[in-house]
Amino acid sequence: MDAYDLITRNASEVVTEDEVRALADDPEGKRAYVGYEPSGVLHIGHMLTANKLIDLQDAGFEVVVLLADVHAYLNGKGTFEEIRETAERMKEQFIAYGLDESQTEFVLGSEFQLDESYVLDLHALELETTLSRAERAMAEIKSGDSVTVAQAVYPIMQALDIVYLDVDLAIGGMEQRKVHMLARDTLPNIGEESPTCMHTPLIADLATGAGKMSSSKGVTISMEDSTEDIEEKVNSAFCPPTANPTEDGEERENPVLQIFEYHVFPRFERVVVERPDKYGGNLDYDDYESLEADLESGELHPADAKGALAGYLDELIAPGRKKIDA
Ligand code: IYR
Repeated sequence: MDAYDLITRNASEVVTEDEVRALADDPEGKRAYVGYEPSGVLHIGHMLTANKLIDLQDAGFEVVVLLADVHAYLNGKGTFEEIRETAERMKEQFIAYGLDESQTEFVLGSEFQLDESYVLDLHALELETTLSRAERAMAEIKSGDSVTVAQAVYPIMQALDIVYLDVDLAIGGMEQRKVHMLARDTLPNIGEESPTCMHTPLIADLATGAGKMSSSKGVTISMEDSTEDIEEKVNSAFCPPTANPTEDGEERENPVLQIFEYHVFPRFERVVVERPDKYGGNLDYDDYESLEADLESGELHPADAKGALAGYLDELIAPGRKKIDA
């Protein structure tokens, strides 16, 4: 796979393709980052952007993980003490998950976001941003029902992080796209470059395939799940024999296939679905598309696909789970 294909595989949106191509042509010394609010335990959403960071490391990028403690505080996720404790645990879980410690720079937001120059640039960017734009950028990120002043400052700081961390590429799930668009539009007004961004897909709710999987409601998979928890959640997941089912006129996704596509195939060279000989014996896949085609044709039964998925997810989560136990 060439560098551009590796960098952009499984991305939902690349802004812009030309800009990412230029980075892929000369990845030496290029920096990419994802920021995470330290709250709760590492879950499958964090793991999806982490997979992209691993792709970027493999393509030769330097990778920065921002543990956004100030952002978590502004979004009402707890006291600084609680948030920093969570940040420390998250860092260890990311490393257990597979982010090479020697190649990954972990930065706490408060290490630079309270500096005088940052705060003054923040105010300059506040002058360039309407309240309604900031509010719109937070639609899929804010916690709670109303938008606080703190949450309006949040996306402006996120834009400025791109400048202060000196990154060439900002990565986030699709829920971050409006913050990144705000950054692209407003940073040039304070004399900074418009950043290049890439967004990863959101996995649908495991139980229904509708909406997106979220740790605050519905069923998600986290590093705290036991092998049995994972089996139980995956076995009861929505998995019709098609990737884009429609039910009662409502668009749905097949979360079992999504997890194979975005979590399993990027991390395992081949995927074996074990079956007793009397049901046709094992199936062996080296790409996602052939597994999807077999599910669609009926060659692969959803129950067998789920059994294999639970096993691979357990393998991905096991090292981080050991960290939590320790
Ligand atoms: N908005 C992210 C957290 C975050 C991301 C970046 I990229 C930053 O520069 C700062 C914060 C979230 O929703 O978790």
